[in-house]
Amino acid sequence: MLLSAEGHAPGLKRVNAGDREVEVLLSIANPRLLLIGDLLSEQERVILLGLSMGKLRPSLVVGAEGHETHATRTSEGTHFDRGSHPVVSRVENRVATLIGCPLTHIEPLQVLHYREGGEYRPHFDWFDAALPGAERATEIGGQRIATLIMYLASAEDGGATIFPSLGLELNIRPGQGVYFENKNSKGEMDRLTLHGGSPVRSGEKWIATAWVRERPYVRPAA
Ligand SMILES: O=C(O)CCC(=O)C(=O)O
Repeated sequence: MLLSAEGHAPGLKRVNAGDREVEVLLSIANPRLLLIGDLLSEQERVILLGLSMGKLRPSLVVGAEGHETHATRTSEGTHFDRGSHPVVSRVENRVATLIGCPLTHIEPLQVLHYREGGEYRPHFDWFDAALPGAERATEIGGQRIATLIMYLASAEDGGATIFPSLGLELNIRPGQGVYFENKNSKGEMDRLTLHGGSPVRSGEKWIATAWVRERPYVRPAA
């Protein structure tokens, strides 16, 4: 994965992401976490926003009976099927190159839209085997091992991406993103990756999230 990849010297500020170089603005070793700049161009952001309009639905969380709405996640969202638009393809390939994983291990990009008051309370992206729904959620692709949250638009006030166990609050600008790995150096799912989106106080926030699986996330043909 990105931070552990050979050839990325400590302190390296610019990293090859295939069709463009991105900038490492901040890096933390434990958990592996990077704040990344120059990830998306303005034109790409506008196109991804345009593709999302009219497709948004209330966001869901994994529960005992499958996916359900919940007060802990008051956003709306949609996803893009892999390769469904040239810009979606371009961004997917960039993300795979940057992270150093096969394209098939990345779940379809998820777009989230938060209005005023919208938030996503702290949670883990990985599935806790002790909780209901985990077995079903990992049936295809296995565990979620990394996350890349890309900002399409930032709130005017509020809406930071927060990591409460790290005391970290990131006010991320459009086109930037935060990447983190969900397993610690012992290969265990890392509770330090607890994170969320703090309430938007004014304006709107849009993000596109790429979750990386251990294995290909591909549904078998029916
Ligand atoms: O809205 C945010 O900043 C966090 C989003 C998030 O936690 C996620 O997509 O898993």
